[in-house]
Amino acid sequence: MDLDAITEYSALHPKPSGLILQYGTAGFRTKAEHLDHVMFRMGLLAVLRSKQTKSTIGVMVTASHNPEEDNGVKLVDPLGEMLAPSWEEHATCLANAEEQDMPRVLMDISVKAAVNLQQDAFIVIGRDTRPTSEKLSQSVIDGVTVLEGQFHDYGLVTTPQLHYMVYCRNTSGQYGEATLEGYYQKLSKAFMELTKKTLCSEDEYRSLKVDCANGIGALKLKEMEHYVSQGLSVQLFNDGTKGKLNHLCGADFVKSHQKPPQGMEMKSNERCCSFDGDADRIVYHYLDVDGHFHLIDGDKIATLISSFLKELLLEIGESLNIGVVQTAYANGSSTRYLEEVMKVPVYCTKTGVKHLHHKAQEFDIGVYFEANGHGTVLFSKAAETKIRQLTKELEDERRKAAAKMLENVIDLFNQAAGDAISDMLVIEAILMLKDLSIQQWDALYMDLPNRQLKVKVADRQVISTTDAERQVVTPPGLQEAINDLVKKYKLSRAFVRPSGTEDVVRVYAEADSQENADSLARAVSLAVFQLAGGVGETPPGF
Ligand code: 16G
Ligand code: MG
Repeated sequence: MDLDAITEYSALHPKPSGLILQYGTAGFRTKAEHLDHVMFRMGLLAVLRSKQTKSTIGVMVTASHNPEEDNGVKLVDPLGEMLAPSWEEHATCLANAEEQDMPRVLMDISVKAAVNLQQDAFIVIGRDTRPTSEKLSQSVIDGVTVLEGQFHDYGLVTTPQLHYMVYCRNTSGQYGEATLEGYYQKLSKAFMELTKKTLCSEDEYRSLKVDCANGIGALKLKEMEHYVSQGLSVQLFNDGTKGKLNHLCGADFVKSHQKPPQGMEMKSNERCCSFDGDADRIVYHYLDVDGHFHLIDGDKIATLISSFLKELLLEIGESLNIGVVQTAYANGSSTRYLEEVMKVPVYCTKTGVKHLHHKAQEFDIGVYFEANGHGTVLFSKAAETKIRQLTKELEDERRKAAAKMLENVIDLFNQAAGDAISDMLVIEAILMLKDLSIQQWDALYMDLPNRQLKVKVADRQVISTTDAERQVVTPPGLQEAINDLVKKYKLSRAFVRPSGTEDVVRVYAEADSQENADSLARAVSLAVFQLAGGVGETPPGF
């Protein structure tokens, strides 16, 4: 390591002194103007990680659904997964080292992680459409270059596309070709094969309106459009030509406000969906004939997909196990429906894709979705091999066709990460194959009314939780207070947890009516405020 060169280049990306940031569930995320040094240093860190794993590592510059002024960065590990936890700690140390200490901290990491500095390094870089992303990704490249890493800059790509590139490169092309063309071809081929039998039927289901959050999803869907146009026509809204990124639109807005996005014409009963700013989240929605808005969130997406997969498995008669992974935010009705009607086992993990992903790997087929629309389906290597073998060997036509469909589903899901484009194509294929309208899908079960609130406290870390964030451990007395409040309502449930991305405590409540869910959420917020050191005004509504 040329420490003099590192010191010299680092001075061009100086750290504002005293600034402390944490590598959280979604990497580093804050105002873009505070991130230049972090980008440079993540370029350095990516090189060390690449040398240590002897693999290609990804660096994605994005702040997903955050406002346009923010930005962020996350590293992608060799098989397209999130960065390993011990390296999240290294990332935090490196980002927070004061200027003069930085080279030493970098050396310490390479010693601690037993990095062979002689090893070659290869980094792939991607960025979203934020005005600050191009310059920040250049700072990543500066970091990579000063440590003599090789790199390929993919420029504007969705977060899942960058995960895909990393996965392809580390599996010597077996998973697919590491180009955008390769990505579009792989997905569209699987989609067209899966839906080919339905192509001559009604075309009522073939057009879909997509709210692209004024983000990268719009550019990439435009590129992909003609690959799938025979099976699906997408009409893009909030494509970034006018509006601001994530402003009053996109999956996060639609889910948290339970309202249609602005900038999208919605006629009654038309199928619509919303991506988030980096296209790794998707939710569906529609207006009914009375003009009421209906949200179809990650829970209902998981239900649709897992019921489809379960039917295919029954058809081929193989005992591959299937499990659904959710978080505490999953609507109680969805969990009940999955367990009691569909009879699939359901598991709950902490919030954050990496936790769900990890749990889903325990099954032959692991379906995971957060209610907010992050999710995918993972097939174990053994399940994949078995299914591919069955498509070749089965003689019975029906069984063979079912196996073939499962094979298409494997190819359609981006196994490296939840991907709004993949998810959209799978959902569209299932709706076509099962001849389901969006209303019929929505009617699988009725969501319990729910409410989310935020409470500001002096130090949100005073709240610790257990049981996948469903129970509070500290501060003492808070869980008992929540239990007492929950008892006052029917079909009720509530939990609180410190946010991993904002300086607030999040409160979730559900109950038999919207009024009751609101009132429970407010009462729980007040308990948090009183027992966990609330600051500022008492939560509203009292
Ligand atoms: C991040 C997570 C998301 C989670 C959210 C929770 C990833 C890629 N993203 O955006 O899965 O739902 O954080 O935010 O893991 P919160 O901790 O502020 O509630
Ligand atoms: Mg996102």
